[in-house]
Amino acid sequence: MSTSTEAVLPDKDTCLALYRQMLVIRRCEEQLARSYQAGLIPGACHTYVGEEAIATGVCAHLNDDDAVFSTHRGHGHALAKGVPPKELIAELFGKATGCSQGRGGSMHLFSPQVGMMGTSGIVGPCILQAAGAGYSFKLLGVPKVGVALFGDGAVANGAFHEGINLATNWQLPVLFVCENNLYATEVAFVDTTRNPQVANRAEAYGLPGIAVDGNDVAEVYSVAGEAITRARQGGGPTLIECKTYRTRPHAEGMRDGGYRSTEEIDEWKERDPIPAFARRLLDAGHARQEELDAITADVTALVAEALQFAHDSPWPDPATVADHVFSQRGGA
Ligand SMILES: Cc1ncc(C[n+]2csc(CCOP(=O)(O)OP(=O)(O)O)c2C)c(N)n1
Ligand SMILES: [Mg+2]
Repeated sequence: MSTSTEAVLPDKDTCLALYRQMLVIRRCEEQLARSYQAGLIPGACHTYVGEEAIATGVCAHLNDDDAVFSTHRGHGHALAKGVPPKELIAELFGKATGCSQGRGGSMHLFSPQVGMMGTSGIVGPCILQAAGAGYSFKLLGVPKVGVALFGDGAVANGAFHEGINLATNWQLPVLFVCENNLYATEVAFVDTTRNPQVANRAEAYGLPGIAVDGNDVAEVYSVAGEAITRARQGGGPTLIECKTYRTRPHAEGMRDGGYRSTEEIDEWKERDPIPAFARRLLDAGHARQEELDAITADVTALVAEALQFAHDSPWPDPATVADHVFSQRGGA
């Protein structure tokens, strides 16, 4: 296992794009939390607030035909992979214009045209699905990658062992990204394992394992970029452990503390990836405050439009309730 040190900043345009993407995720999530509280979202809503740097840094290297497999906490993954905010918010509202036509909601966000192969309410299978995508890409001989984003809660799941072992043995083009936010629902990771590091498990399987600061988008971007390039070139999979924290409750409507201290939450809020990156950009002369303000204004308008779009969109037509249940092939 290796531990990454502070990464050099990418070029200015890339930095501003990373900053903007993180802000899009944050503003969408804050809006979804408000909408949940207003009773506009049926079903559970797990936000990604505090963890935006991970999906942003990883997905910046992916194309539409690379395949991302996600979790119950997947709004940020979907946005970073290219699902427009309006399709995300409309989906959570259950509207026909959502990315899954209003039939899936938060934990069934699919958009194959941008390679978003699904959020999921089941902890673990995304690891196997990404290995399967990698196997398919290898058989087809195409330089694409499968990516699994998963939490620390998936690490003791059998899927982690099976997927990583198989992908490593067959040297598949896969990226395994563990978002270690220290808790699975309200259970601390340290209470579920005698080895609270994830990256060092890689040694047992024979693939590179790297631990990074998951709240540092430049570091995630740098390490993910190298791993994805290696995968595309036939160099096999990589396990990246991103150390991070969710600063909102496990799901909207749940308690914030009780299982974790206010001090701990406050400490991690100090390490919020978005203002930290803004400070770094300003210090490095990669951005002027006016440029960051313009991005903020642009993102605020984008999310406001997305919300209005979701409000204005129609419900799915009840006559289509049985559509997509069975294959339409052959017209039978
Ligand atoms: C196979 C399976 N077991 C248990 C659950 C219940 N469950 C839903 S979310 C969750 C915690 C997941 O924690 P983690 O993987 O660390 O992701 P995080 O919520 O921290 O992002 C659990 C146990 C589930 N959905 N699927
Ligand atoms: Mg977790």
